[in-house]
Amino acid sequence: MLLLFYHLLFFFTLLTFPLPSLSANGTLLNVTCPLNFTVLRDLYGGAKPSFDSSSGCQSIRQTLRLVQSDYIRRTGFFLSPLNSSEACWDAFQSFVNEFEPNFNVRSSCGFNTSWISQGCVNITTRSQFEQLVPNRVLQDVRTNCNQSLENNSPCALCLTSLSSLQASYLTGPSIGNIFPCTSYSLIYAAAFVNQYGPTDPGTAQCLFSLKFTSKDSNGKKRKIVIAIVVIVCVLGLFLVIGGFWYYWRLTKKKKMRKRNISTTEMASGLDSMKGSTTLIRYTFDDIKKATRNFSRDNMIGRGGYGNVYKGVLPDGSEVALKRFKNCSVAGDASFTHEVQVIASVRHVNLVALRGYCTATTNFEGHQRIIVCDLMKNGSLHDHLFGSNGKKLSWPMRQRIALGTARGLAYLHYGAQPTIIHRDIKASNILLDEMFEAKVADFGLAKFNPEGMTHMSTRVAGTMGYVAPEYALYGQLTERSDVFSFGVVLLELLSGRKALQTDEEGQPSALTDWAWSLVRTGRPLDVIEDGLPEPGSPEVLEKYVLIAVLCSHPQLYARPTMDQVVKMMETETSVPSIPERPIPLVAERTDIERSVSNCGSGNLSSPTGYQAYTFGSELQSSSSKEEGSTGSRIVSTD
Ligand SMILES: *[C@@H]1O[C@H](CO)[C@@H](O)[C@H](O)[C@H]1NC(C)=O
Ligand SMILES: *[C@@H]1O[C@H](CO)[C@@H](O)[C@H](O)[C@H]1NC(C)=O
Ligand SMILES: *[C@@H]1O[C@H](CO)[C@@H](O)[C@H](O)[C@H]1NC(C)=O
Ligand SMILES: *[C@@H]1O[C@H](CO)[C@@H](O)[C@H](O)[C@H]1NC(C)=O
Ligand SMILES: *[C@@H]1O[C@H](CO)[C@@H](O)[C@H](O)[C@H]1NC(C)=O
Ligand SMILES: *[C@@H]1O[C@H](CO)[C@@H](O)[C@H](O)[C@H]1NC(C)=O
Ligand SMILES: CC(=O)N[C@H]1CO[C@H](CO)[C@@H](O)[C@@H]1O
Repeated sequence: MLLLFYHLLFFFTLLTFPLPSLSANGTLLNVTCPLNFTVLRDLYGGAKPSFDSSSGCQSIRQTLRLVQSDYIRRTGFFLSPLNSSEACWDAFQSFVNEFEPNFNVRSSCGFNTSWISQGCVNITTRSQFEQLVPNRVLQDVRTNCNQSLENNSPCALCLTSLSSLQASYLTGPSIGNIFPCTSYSLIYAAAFVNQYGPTDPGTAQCLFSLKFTSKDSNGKKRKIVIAIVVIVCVLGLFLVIGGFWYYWRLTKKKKMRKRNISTTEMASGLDSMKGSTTLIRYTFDDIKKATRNFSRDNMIGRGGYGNVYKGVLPDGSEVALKRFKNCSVAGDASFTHEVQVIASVRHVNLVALRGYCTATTNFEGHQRIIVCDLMKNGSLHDHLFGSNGKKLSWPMRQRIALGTARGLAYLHYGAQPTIIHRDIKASNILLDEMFEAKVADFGLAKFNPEGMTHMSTRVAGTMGYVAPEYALYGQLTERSDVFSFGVVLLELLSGRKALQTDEEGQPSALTDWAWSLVRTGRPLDVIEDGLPEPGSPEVLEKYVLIAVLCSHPQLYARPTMDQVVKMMETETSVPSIPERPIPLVAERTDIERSVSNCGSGNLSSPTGYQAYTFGSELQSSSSKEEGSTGSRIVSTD
């Protein structure tokens, strides 16, 4: 009877009050969740947040950070007390279930119960955060983030100052992946710097990548009507302006032909965006001046898309200019849009875009050029495989690996919108004067004139870096970037190129070579001979295992980039590496081994989570050991 009463009470509280949690022995504890999920309800209004897909767990994390930001604003504490974590999950779960009835947050996303109350180990209060970060840096954040963050440009400025704060001061250890130290800058900025607070839709979109639609459901219909009227008016206006513009262009073209003027800037409707971002649109004359008319001496690189030049702007700053070849006027609108988006993505480990130029010239055809910061120390490729003598030391390589991983993790999980790089390779990892790694060329793969086809025609160029599922089926996910990152990491560790040809002229992939060494228990043999200042063997081995895991041919086996960053930054161990499928050109022993595995049902598992564990029992696997090899294949999950 009493039990029934408790059950009724349980359901009643679930509907009306924050949920108290039950202690292990069944007595009611008066612990309520101090987080206020009502702020979300207000933000989302009638709209349905998407918590379902694979990106759902990321938006769950972002949502919790927003709620946490509201919490610290009220209390001064970053995290709710540990004893309330069960109650907080329950409250959040019931919020989520209003939109996704069958979605269990903790089990679907692999969150530990305590993680909602745990995060950055060394920071718990607002004042601790403010003591850790120098006032000068906080002041910079206040200048950039205390404004409406609704538009790309102020948002990019704010994120830039926050990311430099993250990289320098929030590098401590953290528990769980919901509130890592790096997220504290965003939580803090939303709570105490931005005057509109975390519940402002613009702030939420910029700092937490959460999109909210209008919440006023009564006014919705009226808004739709107004929107339609506005659209019709604008369309009409555009038609009129477009007509005039077309006419003007025609007459101008005629005049141009008569006078034989060498260049004209193409006026485009997107010019109006020029004022709203920090991105500069250069004229073709500026560019010619900066590169001394594309002088050969200024050329610093060439690729499938075109050439790269070094240049000096009128203000004296040195820049790199990438000139795309075979462009047409037709793609300019999407190019300009894409460039605007890329320019808004800023991070210490990403090459910053300064500006661009589109123009039509009489002699050289249509031009598209982007202008980036010049990286003094060239590319990782130059340093690993170039002829300029000195080998990079291990501490430098470690820093480059971590910087690259951070840059990519930011593209995948921090940038808004998410960007898949598609073309990560050693020549796209640039190094600034401090040898800090900067990922270049993100967001631009789609403008390569040859698109995907260049991989089949010029296999040696980038084939060694491309994930198999992307090369074979065009299946593009963040994990294809992880694969390419794994290959770059292997190059960094071994000093060997992604693709090599053996004595018989057969191409062999670095990933296969590294895997065969790791499989036979010799991971340290991957490391380049004579590596200056090598670290401890444990750390070197860890990096080798991370690289082999990242470059695993099956995408489910690869970690995400933020897991990679975590493994590199902390003591987190590398998970065991799942066995590979039979390679296309299999050795006899591989086939025999897999046949013996099929007998025990291992290789036919749909998920293929058969792990090869690495340990002391792992010695050389000679071809006569099929029996024992089979027993070393261990299921992890
Ligand atoms: C139940 O647990 C609480 C603390 O969690 C304790 O104070 C109480 O005495 C326990 N009650 C019983 C009946 O064991
Ligand atoms: C729990 O809280 C309710 C009201 O919030 C209060 O009436 C009740 O006395 C509390 N119980 C205990 C054991 O503290
Ligand atoms: C939670 O937030 C809503 C809206 O911001 C506010 O009306 C309400 O009072 C808050 N509740 C608590 C317990 O702070
Ligand atoms: C929960 O923890 C907080 C702080 O750690 C403490 O103040 C509070 O008394 C605890 N509540 C219960 C019911 O144990
Ligand atoms: C929490 O996660 C760790 C691994 O990160 C795991 O070892 C531990 O068992 C988990 N704890 C709970 C209570 O689930
Ligand atoms: C942000 O700007 C508002 C209005 O200009 C001002 O009142 C507030 O003090 C500023 N906040 C910070 C943290 O500088
Ligand atoms: C910089 C700093 O304060 N680091 C500390 C973070 O917390 C761990 C464990 O709580 C300490 O060992 C570090 O010294």
